[in-house]
Amino acid sequence: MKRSISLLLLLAILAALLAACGQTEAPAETQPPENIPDDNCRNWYEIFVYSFADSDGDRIGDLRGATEKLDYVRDMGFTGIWLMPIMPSPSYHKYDVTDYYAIDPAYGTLEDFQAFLDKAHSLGIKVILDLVVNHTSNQHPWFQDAKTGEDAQYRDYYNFQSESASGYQQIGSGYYECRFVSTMPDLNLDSPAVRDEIVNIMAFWLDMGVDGFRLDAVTSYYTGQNAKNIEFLSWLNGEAKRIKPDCYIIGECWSDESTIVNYYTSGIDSFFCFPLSTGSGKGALATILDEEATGRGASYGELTMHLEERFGTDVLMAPFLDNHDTDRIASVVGIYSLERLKIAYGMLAMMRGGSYVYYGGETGMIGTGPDPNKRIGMLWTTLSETTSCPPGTTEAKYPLESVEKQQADENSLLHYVREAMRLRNTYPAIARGTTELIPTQDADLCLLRRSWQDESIVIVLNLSAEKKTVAVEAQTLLACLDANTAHGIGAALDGGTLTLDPWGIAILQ
Ligand SMILES: [Ca+2]
Repeated sequence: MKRSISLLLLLAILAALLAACGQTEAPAETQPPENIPDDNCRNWYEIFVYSFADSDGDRIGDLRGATEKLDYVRDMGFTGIWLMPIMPSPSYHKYDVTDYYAIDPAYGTLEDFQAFLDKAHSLGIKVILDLVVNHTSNQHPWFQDAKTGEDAQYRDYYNFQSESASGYQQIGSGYYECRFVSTMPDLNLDSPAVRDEIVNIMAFWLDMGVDGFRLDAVTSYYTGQNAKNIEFLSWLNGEAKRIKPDCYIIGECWSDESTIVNYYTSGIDSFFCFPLSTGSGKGALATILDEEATGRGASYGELTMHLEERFGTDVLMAPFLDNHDTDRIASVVGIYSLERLKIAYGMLAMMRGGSYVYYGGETGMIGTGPDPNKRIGMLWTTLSETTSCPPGTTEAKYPLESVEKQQADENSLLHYVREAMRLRNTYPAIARGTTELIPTQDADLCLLRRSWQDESIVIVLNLSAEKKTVAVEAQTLLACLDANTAHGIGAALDGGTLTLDPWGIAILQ
C-alpha cells in the first residue's frame, strides 16, 4: 500500500481552508489524535520569563505575558513548562533569591502566577519551577543577618570559617562559602533549620499547584562530594514526594555520564542528559551532524542503545540540545543548513524520556559567548515588539524569521518542531518504550523498534542528504517528519519498501 504524507497534509490544509470559509463542516480527523498518558514523561519547554513575552510595555517579560502565550506553547505540542527562577532577586537571571515565597515584582504577583498555573493546567501542561537552594542572594535577609557576627540568628544558615580557602570570600574577620560568585553565598545544607526552610518552600509551591522542581546546581550542594550530594537529594526527594507523591523533580547534574548515572540512585526522577547537549562541548547529537561525519544513522543507533544500556529502562531520561547556560544549538549546527538543524530536533524527538526544548529553539534563535547572549528576547513578530536584551548582552541577532512568519511557512523550523512534538504526543511509545535496534546495511540509516504496553512502532531515520529506500517489516506508514516539504512526498511505503527523503524520519507500524 502506498500513502503520501504530504498529500494528506495538503488535504488537511484544503479542508481547513474550506471550513474557515464556512463552506463546510470541519472534516473528520485527518490526523490521529494525541494520546498523552498522564505521567511526567513530557515534552518540556524551558522558559526564561524575562525574555519571553511582555504584557505591560516595560519590555521585560512577565507572567501575564507568558500566560498569553500558553496557547502557543500547547499548540507547539509542549506538555510541560520549566520556568527559570521567578522569585525576587537583584539579578536579571534570578538565580540568587532574596525571598523564596514570592514572585519578583518585575514578573508580577502570586495572583499572576496562580493564573498562569491554572491556565497551563487547563491546557494539560504541567509546570515546574527552578528551585535554587545551593545558595541565596547576599541580599537575602538570612545572609544580611548572618554576616553581622558569630551570634547572629541565621549564622548557621551559611558556611563561615576563620581560614581563607578556595570558594570562600572574606567578610569581617572570617570567610563565607560562595562557590559561584561573592553575591551568592552557599547555604549550609547540614543545618536542620535550612532543611526545614527547604521543606516549607517546596510545600508552599506544591500546595499552590506547582507540579515539581528543577534543582539548580546539584553538584555544588557539597562541592566535590558526590556521595553527600546524592544523600541530600535523596532526602529532598523524599520530602517532596511526601508533600505531593506524583511531583516531578529534575536535577542539574552538569557532569559526565557516569556521574549522572550515579546521581539517579538518589531517587530523583530525572537528570538532564548533558552529554547529548551543547553543554558538553559540541554534544553527542550535534557531533553526529558534523559536516564531515559519516555513518550518522549507525552512530545514532549506537548512541540510543548505549544510553538505554547505561541508564537502564526504569529511569526517566531527560534528553536536550541546549539550555540557558549553553551555546544554542542553531549556533552550533548552523542556521544555513536548515535541514540539518531540523534533524537535530528530529533526533531529539525520537529519544526516550522527557525531552527539553529551550524557548526560541523552535525558531532557530542563536546565542553563544556571554550568558546574556543565550537569553535574548523571543522574536514573536518584530524587533520593536521584542523584550529588552538582558544586561551584558554583546550580540543579539535573529538570522531566522519571527514566530509569526514561521507559523505561516509550512517548511519552517517551527512547523517541523511542532510536528516532532505532535508525534511524541500521538505515539507514546516513542518517549516511553524500550528499544530494539533493527540491523541495516546502510550506515546512513537508523532503524529502531520501540515498544511500550500494547504499542510497537518502527522509527526510521535517514541521517543523510540522499533519498533512501529500505526494506522494513511494517504494514503502515503512520507519519513522516519531512525536513523539506518543498520537494514533495517525504516518505512512502510500498510493499514493505520504505522510500525516505533526505534527512527524513518515518514512523511505521
Ligand atoms: Ca513587563
